[in-house]
Amino acid sequence: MSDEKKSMSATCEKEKLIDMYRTMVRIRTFEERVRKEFRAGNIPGFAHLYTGEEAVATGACANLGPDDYITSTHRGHGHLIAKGGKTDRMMAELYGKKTGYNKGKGGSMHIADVDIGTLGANGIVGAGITIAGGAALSAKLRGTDQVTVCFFGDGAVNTSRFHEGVNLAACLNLPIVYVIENNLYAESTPISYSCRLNNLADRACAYGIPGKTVDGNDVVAVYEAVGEAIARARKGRGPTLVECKIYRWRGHFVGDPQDYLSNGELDEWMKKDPIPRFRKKLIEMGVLTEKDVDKIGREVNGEIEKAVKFAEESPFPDPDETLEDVYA
Ligand SMILES: Cc1ncc(C[n+]2csc(CCOP(=O)(O)OP(=O)(O)O)c2C)c(N)n1
Ligand SMILES: [Mg+2]
Repeated sequence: MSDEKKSMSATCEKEKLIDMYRTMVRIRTFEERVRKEFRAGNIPGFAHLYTGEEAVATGACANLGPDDYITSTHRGHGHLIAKGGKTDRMMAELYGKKTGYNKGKGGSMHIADVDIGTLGANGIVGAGITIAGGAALSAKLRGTDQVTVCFFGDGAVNTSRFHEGVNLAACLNLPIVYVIENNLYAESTPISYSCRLNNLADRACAYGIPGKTVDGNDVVAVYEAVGEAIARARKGRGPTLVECKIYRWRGHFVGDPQDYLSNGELDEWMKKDPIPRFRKKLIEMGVLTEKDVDKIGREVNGEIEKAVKFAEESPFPDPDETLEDVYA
């Protein structure tokens, strides 16, 4: 057995591996359907897709229980699905319908389900970093073992919130795992233009916390790195910075012409697709058969089809409800 496969069987139960595969397929199917419906004019606003980044949210959240927290970003659908969000209520929210997570008044960049510990998608780059600090401080003061996983992009590491938030969390020894989704771009600005480091996890040493860089297309590598950091946080040993190297296949938003990419760049990254890579391993390990894979694909397709129907058939919120739920 290869080292990678040995590591997979040592750290992951069979059910966990199958769950992770299903979650990745669910995110991909959801996102590609959102892309189709957005282009058809059925979804208003903006959509920043997580296609290509599925292994990061999946591997990280596979370590969490329902009581643990996550903070998300403007590219947040994958985070919510991986934390157990319902795809029908998500789709309804994207359609602006009353049955959506925010009663159709938040849309893609504000979806939250506090009941399952997702403290919200967020349109402000880096804003989740300080929200995560608050959630983790509250868990610490209440004496629980809850951990907060804080997702953000490479663009967020150059915001002041990163420095203030990570430094404070390090000083207060807060139970947080910072997960950088380094997809190489912030809008059209390459990370090589805005930062001199090859590995963003190297920033960790400035705060006296551990930092680790992993291949974000390898779901088990993400699961293990974040798992180790979570175990450390639960023991009261403070935050960790985990950088996942990844790529966003569909550009910054649906409709991005991606004319800033170099020739062949996208094709090279698409060859690293995390889903067939994981599927191949699970089949070789005997965890899944081709038949199981087909069944998962069919079930997930059926679920997303139902989610779209639910969204289409749900009513829009009444204009009289506009100011309801504005303050909690
Ligand atoms: C504070 C702030 N500055 C700028 C923007 C505009 N903006 C939206 S997304 C984005 C890029 C974010 O890049 P990154 O953090 O790498 O996330 P990615 O889109 O690559 O997932 C920018 C600059 C914003 N929303 N908030
Ligand atoms: Mg980015």
